[in-house]
Amino acid sequence: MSHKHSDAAFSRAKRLFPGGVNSPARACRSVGCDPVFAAKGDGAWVTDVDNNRYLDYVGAFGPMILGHGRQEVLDAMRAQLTHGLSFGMPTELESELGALIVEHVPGIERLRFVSSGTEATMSALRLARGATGRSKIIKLEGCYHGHADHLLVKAGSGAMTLGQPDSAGVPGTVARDTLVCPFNDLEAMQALFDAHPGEIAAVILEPVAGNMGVVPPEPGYLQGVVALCKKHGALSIFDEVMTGFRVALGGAQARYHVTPDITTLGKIIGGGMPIGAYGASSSLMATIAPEGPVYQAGTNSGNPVSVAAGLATLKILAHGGIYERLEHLGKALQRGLEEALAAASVAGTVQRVGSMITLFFTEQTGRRIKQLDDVPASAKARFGAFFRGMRERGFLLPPSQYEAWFISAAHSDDDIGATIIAARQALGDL
Ligand code: KE4
Repeated sequence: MSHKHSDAAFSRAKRLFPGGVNSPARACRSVGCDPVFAAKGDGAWVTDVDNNRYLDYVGAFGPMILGHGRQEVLDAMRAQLTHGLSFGMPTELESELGALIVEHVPGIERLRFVSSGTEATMSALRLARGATGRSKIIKLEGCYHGHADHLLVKAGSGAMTLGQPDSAGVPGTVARDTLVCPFNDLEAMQALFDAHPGEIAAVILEPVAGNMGVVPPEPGYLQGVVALCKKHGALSIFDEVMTGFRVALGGAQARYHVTPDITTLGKIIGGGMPIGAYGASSSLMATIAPEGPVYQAGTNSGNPVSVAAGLATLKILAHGGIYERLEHLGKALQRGLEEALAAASVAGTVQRVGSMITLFFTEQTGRRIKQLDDVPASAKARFGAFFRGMRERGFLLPPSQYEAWFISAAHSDDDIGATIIAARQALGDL
């Protein structure tokens, strides 16, 4: 494959943007190559500026559950464009999308739209702190909730100690209020509550982790988190920016039948356009301005074009049949990748929830990944080689071992079959 135009585009972009990208997740540094530049998406396919076509498992990191260029979504956006892009005034369209979210997401009675997942989680934490009058929060190692200061925090030296910044520019005074413990470990979370009685406002987690690769909750884990929060007067926040309308119409909370106090959403609810949302019970949302004392605002919140795209997307998802199809495709891909690992005698494991899937390079065959530390350091280089082998064969994976691959409703059985053949070849070349 020629990447001549992408390479030229990347050289230019590096003169304009840090790392040549507008988000580090696209930089491909952890997979040892330069990014290709997108020119066009259609269905399950993306074409780059060198006219190379790829079967797309990035899906914009989640939003494109229907595939690229879904006609109903474009039609809805086109109709809205003729009425206006943005008003700084409420529109009925926002209420239509809000009502659909309330209808399907168990934990949301009222909500507020924002413009990104980061804004959603940042606002949700401010809501929790405002509602409880407490400052500390618990986040989990390997879960990512956007780039707000208090969420760019890693575990302190001792598990019970206060968080430390995980990025330059995050003051220690901010990081100190973020406690960190491993995913799928209720004892560690209990210990943090015991060490900080009456101080913890909330626990925020991805109910199905997607940002360390796909790591499902162990049986009873989500129920345990919600129960610990209730016991200690803290609020549970399910960050469903990725899992919302992805792993089920009602998100992970519907799939696992566990309802959090607060839910954050993004990605799919915008159908590929910028959006975020956070929601909770009516009474809890009454804490938010202008009804209550917790301030949050945004010029583009509920933007009519984003909302039109999201509404068209959710209407299709609610119509029925999509999640069964995604489960069918996901199961076939998982089985094929597991067989490909075995055929190539490569130690690895494949983890999946619905249409979110990750192939992990482990050091023992079939070892399950329950938390971040279970991913061996050697996985990064092996995944990088696999990523490059797949891309050269026309299959685009998210450029990191620590990401979820996304299957869309536009993927076909033949696409899955072709992916498995390519994976066998790429694994054989490792
Ligand atoms: P955004 O601010 O990127 O819209 O959302 C942040 C966010 C919040 N919560 C979860 C569970 C998320 O997965 C994300 C963003 N996901 C990453 C990819 N895993 C976005 C990719 C990027 O940053 O470019």
